[in-house]
Amino acid sequence: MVYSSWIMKLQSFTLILSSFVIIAQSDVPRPRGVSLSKASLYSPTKDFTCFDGTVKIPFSYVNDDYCDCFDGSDEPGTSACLNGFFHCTNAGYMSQNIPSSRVNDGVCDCCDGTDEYAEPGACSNTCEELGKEARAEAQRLAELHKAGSQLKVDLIEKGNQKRSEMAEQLSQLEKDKAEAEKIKAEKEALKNELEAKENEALKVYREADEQERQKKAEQERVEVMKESSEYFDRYDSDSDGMLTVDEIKVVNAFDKNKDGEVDEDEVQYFFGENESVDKDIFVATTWPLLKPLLMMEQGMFKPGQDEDDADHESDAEDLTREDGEDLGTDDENLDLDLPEATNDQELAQEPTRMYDDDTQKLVDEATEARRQLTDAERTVREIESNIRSIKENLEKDYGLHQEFATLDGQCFEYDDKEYVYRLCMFQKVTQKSKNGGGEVGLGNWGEWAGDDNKYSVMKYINGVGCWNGPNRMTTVNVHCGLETKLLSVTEPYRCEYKIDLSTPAACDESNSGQHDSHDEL
Ligand code: MAN
Repeated sequence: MVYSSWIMKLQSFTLILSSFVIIAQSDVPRPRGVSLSKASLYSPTKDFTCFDGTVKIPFSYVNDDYCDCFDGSDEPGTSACLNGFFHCTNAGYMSQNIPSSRVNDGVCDCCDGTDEYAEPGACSNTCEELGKEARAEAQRLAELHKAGSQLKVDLIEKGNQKRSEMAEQLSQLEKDKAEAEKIKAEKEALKNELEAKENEALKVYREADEQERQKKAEQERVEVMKESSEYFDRYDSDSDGMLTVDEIKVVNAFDKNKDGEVDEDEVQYFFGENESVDKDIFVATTWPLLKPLLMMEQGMFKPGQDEDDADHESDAEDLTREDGEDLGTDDENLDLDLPEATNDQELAQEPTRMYDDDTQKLVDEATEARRQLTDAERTVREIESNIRSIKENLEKDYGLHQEFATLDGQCFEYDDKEYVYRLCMFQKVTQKSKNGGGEVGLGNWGEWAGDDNKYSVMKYINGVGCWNGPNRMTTVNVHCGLETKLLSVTEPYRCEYKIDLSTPAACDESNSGQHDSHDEL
């Protein structure tokens, strides 16, 4: 009994010893895997409360290789919890939190080797060495930022100058616009005045034209009447003033599909439901259908010559559709659309109107006023377009001190094995194959998108669509460098490009060159 109680005490002492390790590098005692900042949460004289507050356990359960807390906070020094974290102090380099599942997994994760304590000596401590390298790199970066910042001063100065020039240009353009609009209004007023005079003078000519047109129409009507009436008389073989189905059946002209006989469909086409037609109906409805056929027969008719004929064609089409069969071959059907060539020729042949001298003078003056107004309108549009583009540039974010402003529009190229890439700052990114073909757009200027420092990442979006995929886009990582140039271009995912760009504009003298987490260097 005495013996077993002694054993129990020893076991419990061993447990406490394994869960509570004095971290050699610091004076604050804390369980294995716990950072200095969290040491106070693990007090050996109190029960331990899981970080998420859900469970309270005796302190002896901490690091007992059994996962009690849902958040894994009771096992920072063992791999018992899948979601816990092991803190390596890494004195001489930077401290690190690794997933506690990596504790004693045979792989040295921490440079001080503390994650592999089950096999002492398995990991050598490389923190000093790493720290030395990191300090040298930090020093190099600090010097680069310092030298780059000198160059940046110049970029800032030029950037501010560029912006104030743009602002001046804008105010000048606003003045130019007001002036141009005034001129435009004057030209418009002049044009209206001269056009009113021109209209007045042309009235006489228009009226004469109208009379001429009416006269011509009347003549044509009389001619049609005469001609159709003659044909009616010719077909009305018994001269009784009525044209009957029997009378037209013997007339070749009504044989629309030229099959040697006038069949029922053809009779219906010309006569509709009528058994016979008198002269008036013949002139008004039968003749317009018959005339094109007669003209074709006589070689006078080119399909599409007469606008009225278009109606006949639709009649013919209706007939075909209703009957469900074609009356003739394709060639025999009438194509009455007006061919464009004929139209153009007719227009070209139209003689230029001759006016008397006074009228011609007014027409010329009005024409000149119209031309001047068009010019004035163009000038206003051009000024407006310049204003828009300057405003767009003034609205662009060129960095905290305008350090990126002078780079706008500057283009930089990068050659890889297959392509030449070209970045035109704040404009677009393109790719050109060395095997020929045109430029492919990899994105147009979108926005700054860095996380900690907004001005460390540029996004160019909405490039040319990727085959079976999204539009191409490019991310530009902006680094401090003494020269503005492209360091590398890659395509980590299909149609998503990554450019590394160096420029003095991204240098920052206050940057020590150290990474944020190098807190224990
Ligand atoms: C071209 C290039 C490539 C891209 C493919 C996608 O070949 O733009 O960069 O990956 O198209 O089809």
